[in-house]
Amino acid sequence: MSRQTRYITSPIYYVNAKPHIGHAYTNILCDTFSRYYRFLGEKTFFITGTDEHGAKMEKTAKEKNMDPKAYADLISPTFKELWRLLGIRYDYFIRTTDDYHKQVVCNILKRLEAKGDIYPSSYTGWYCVPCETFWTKLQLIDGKCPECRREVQELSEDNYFFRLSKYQDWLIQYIEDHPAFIRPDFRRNEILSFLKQPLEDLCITRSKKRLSWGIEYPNSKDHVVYVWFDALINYLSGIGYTTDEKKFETYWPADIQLIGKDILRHHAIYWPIMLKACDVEPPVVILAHGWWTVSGAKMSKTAGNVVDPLELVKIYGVDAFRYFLLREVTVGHDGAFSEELLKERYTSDLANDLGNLWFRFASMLGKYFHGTIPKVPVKIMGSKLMQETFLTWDRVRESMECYDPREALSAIFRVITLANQYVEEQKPWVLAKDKKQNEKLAQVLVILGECLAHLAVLLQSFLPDSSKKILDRLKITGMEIIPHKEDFEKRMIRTDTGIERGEVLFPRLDEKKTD
Ligand code: ME8
Repeated sequence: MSRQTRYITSPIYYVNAKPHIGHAYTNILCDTFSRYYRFLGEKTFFITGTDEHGAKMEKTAKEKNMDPKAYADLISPTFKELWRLLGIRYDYFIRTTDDYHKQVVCNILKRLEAKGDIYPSSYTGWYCVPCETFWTKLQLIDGKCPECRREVQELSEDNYFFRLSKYQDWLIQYIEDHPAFIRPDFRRNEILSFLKQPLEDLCITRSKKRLSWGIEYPNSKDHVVYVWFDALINYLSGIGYTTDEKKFETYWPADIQLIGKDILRHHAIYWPIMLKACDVEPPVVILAHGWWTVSGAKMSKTAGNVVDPLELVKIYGVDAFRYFLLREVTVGHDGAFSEELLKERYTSDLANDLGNLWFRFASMLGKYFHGTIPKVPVKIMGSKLMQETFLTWDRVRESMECYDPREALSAIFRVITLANQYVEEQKPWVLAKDKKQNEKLAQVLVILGECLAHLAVLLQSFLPDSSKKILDRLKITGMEIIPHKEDFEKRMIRTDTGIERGEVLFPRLDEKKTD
């Protein structure tokens, strides 16, 4: 059943380092889904932001000799800037240091305390003094700190705990009753098998003696809230939970909560339980994508193998970067990043297939019809190419319903290949030599133009810049929202105004400026 509104969330990113292609990937996926839903005419709210509290952040700021808030103020805008450069159209950017967010966290804590779902108790863990971090026994490596490998000491402190265990049976039942709740399926199975062991209650505070950078716990001046408990609540505070009920009711439950597989347990266990305890419905889908790896290792600052999205965008352009990430892997699987593969995709799919198709069409129209679509009777649906083009609308819809933008793109690019084959078969340059074939030549170009218009409309969610360029050159407007297939089953291409050939869409890499 189609809903009128959509709510899409990305994780909120830590501000202890600059964004890399892993972060870019998550937000490109969110943006693609958001654009697609908007295209279907659905009121869509896509929220992203930065996660600014916690030990990592405090430590990084200290190393830089900065106050943590001042450091967050410095790094948070670098995420916004990246989203701008990548054409990410989010609706709201949340920062967990914003006052209203802190207020919502406190509102929730008070509510859960009143319900008896939070209780004080003693927390025992293994503490690494240089890293200023508590670890559980399971996290230790050979009994030492997993981060710096130094000795740890067993420490106990008074803290507050959230009763995860109380809701374990409910969660198992919920996941079993809602097969689409955790996607892909293998992640759902992973969570169900994890839930076979008893869940421990979650320690949701940290003593200020060790960590002061966090939201102060409402009932105690000696504690701050555990960063994950604070961060997850952004999905509610960002749409007005307990502060703007009307807005909250408009958008909740979230339709897609996109995350990387590294934060699956937080989202598939803590999060639905927190919601249940607040009597709030779980999201429709937690969609966990895989990791981008470089030479077999997860890309991360610690591994020192970070790929900077801005460098790639400078060389290949935004659409090529988006295309590569969306096309190379199916959501859920890991992807091995290599610039060589990106170059290959750029050259074969974008420059040789899509770019060339546009160039051939626009050049032939210029040469044979002075750049204006000729007025000729054409049976659009009589052509196999257009039949395939129309079917592609359904293929894209089906793929997006299965959270598979890769398959959607591959359906669109199949038509691009067919359109290039159509040019080869029809040989307009041969038709042009024979005056008697003029009508046929005109029909071939109308069909090609029509096909390109459809391709551009279909590509809007994936390659927004190139799609806009093609539509602008064809002088086609008003294609931003198409709720029903029937709405576009009419000719798009215009015969009353000329088209512009424009610059090459995807210049050969050896001709591109790289500065
Ligand atoms: O975990 N490949 O923030 P974070 C693919 N603040 N995606 C990657 C990636 C990689 N190599 N590296 C990072 C946090 N990501 C918390 C989240 S949410 C309430 C709090 C992406 O800055 C992926 O989406 O470490 C992953 O889940 C997220 O960045 C982690 O970002």
